[in-house]
Order: sequence, then structure tokens, then C-alpha cells
Amino acid sequence: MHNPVKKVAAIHDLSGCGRVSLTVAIPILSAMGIQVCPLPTAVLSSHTQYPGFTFLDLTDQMPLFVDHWKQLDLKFDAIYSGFLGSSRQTAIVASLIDEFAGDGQLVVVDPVLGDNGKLYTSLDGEMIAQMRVLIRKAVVITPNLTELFMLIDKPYREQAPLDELKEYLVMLADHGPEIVIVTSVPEDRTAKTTSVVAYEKRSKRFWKVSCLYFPAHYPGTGDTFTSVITGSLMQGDSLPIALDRAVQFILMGIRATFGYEYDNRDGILLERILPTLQAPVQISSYELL
Ligand code: PXL
Repeated sequence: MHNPVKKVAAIHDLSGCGRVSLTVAIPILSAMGIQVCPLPTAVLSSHTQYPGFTFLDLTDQMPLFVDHWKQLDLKFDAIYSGFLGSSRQTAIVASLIDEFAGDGQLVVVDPVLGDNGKLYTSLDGEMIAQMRVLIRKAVVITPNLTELFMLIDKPYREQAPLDELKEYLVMLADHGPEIVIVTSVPEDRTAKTTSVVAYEKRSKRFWKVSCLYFPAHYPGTGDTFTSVITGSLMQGDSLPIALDRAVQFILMGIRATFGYEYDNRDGILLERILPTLQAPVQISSYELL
């Protein structure tokens, strides 16, 4: 049977409030014409940056999903994992990747661990250790700067010189992934811009996309970024175009939100900008480093 719509297995938590994880990945990938099959890792009343959140760990359910999907003989064009509910889940995700491996398949692991130098509340050192193992199975990984330092086991620094950063990207790619994309990289020449830097192992090329920095923190922008990267690569975009698309989308989301007096914990006003994902990339600003 032929299904013309591409399918992605999306392994993230479901948080009832705050625009992160599945509540971001599903609308973005659907708007990009891709069918999302969610494998929830945990169900929370809100993301972990609100106080008092409830947390239902779905570790024991996950292998049952994998078994059933196997019985149904599902085929995925991509597998995309993000926030995990326990460090045991990394092995379950690894086995799902093995079970559903396919030719030319995209495997994206967003190693969600923390931000601004800090580990997210519900996670611990064991999650970092296990995430270092899981990323070996990925084709693409998308750590932010905090997660990059955690993965290479170095103390967090707010800035890293570009040459050093490039070494770290190569170091991570040597462990397995074909493409390493690091987000939230402040630019050293001025505090007013931020950038993403990517390394593509096969061609040994580094790419950078810079954009204006807004002094506001919105949870879920990492999930938004990686969801757009996943959709874009699934549609056949080149890496630098996927980077452009994801950076522009985040910037547009921040601009759509920043002007309001607003509780930033609720994330960017995604619903206002989703339709733009159906248009081709408007402005391209990537650089080859
Ligand atoms: O966006 C990352 C993320 C995902 N899921 C949960 C979170 C966070 C960040 O705070 O708390 C539950």
C-alpha cells in the first residue's frame, strides 16, 4: 500500500501547558505536510519551568508502543526524539531506532538536558551519561550550548571561541552523528546577535546562521527549532537551507511574542506563525565557515 505522506515517530513528553515537546512538534510537522506518530515519554501538567508540575513517567509503556508498532509493520521516514522521562528511556529509544531502521532514514536526537548552564529540574547526571550513548545512533543532533558542554563533559561557558567550538562539533560527530547543530551560540563580536553553527561530517563543512538576539527566554524554542529542522530535511532541503528556515521561524516567533506584556513561560505564539511554514524560505543568510 502506498502512502504519499511521510511519517515521523516523535518521542517526546506531552506537557499540558507551556508549548514544548509534542505540543510543538505535532503542529509544526503537520503544517509541513508530515504525519506525526507520537510516542509520549511522560505526561506533565506543564513543562518543568512552572512550579508544581505533575509528572507521569511512561517508561514502562514505551516498549509496548514499540512492540505494537512492530506488529503493525509501521515504517518511518524519520525518528525524532527529544525530552525523555527517565534515563532508562534512552535504551528504549535506541532499540526503537534499531527495530525501525530503514534506508535513507533520518534519525534526529535532540539531547534535551538543560539551558543557560543548568540541567532541567526533572533530570540528573545519569541522563547526561545515557544521552552520550544515545547520540551515537543519530544522524542529526541539535544540542544547545549548555547541552553541548554536558555531552563533551566540560564545564559550561557562556561563550566559546569559534575554533574551539568547531573542535567540539567534530568531536561529537566522531561519536556517530553525521550532522551536529549547536544552537544558542552567542557571537563574540557583539552581544546583539546569536547564532547556530553546524558541522556536516561527510563534506567536512561548517555552516553558520546568525540572527538578532532578543533579551527574553521562551521555553520550547529548542523543540521548535529541531522540529523545523526535521521537517525541512524530510522535505529534501539542504542543511544550510534547513538551518535558515529554522532560525527565521524562531526569530519570527519571538518577534510575534516579544511586543506583548506576557508570561514568557508560555513559549512563543506559535499559532500566529505556523502558516509561514508552508512558504519557501524567504531570506537566506547562511555562511560557510
Ligand atoms: O523544551 C524542553 C522541555 C521539554 N519538555 C519538558 C520541559 C522542557 C524544558 O523545560 O520541561 C517537560
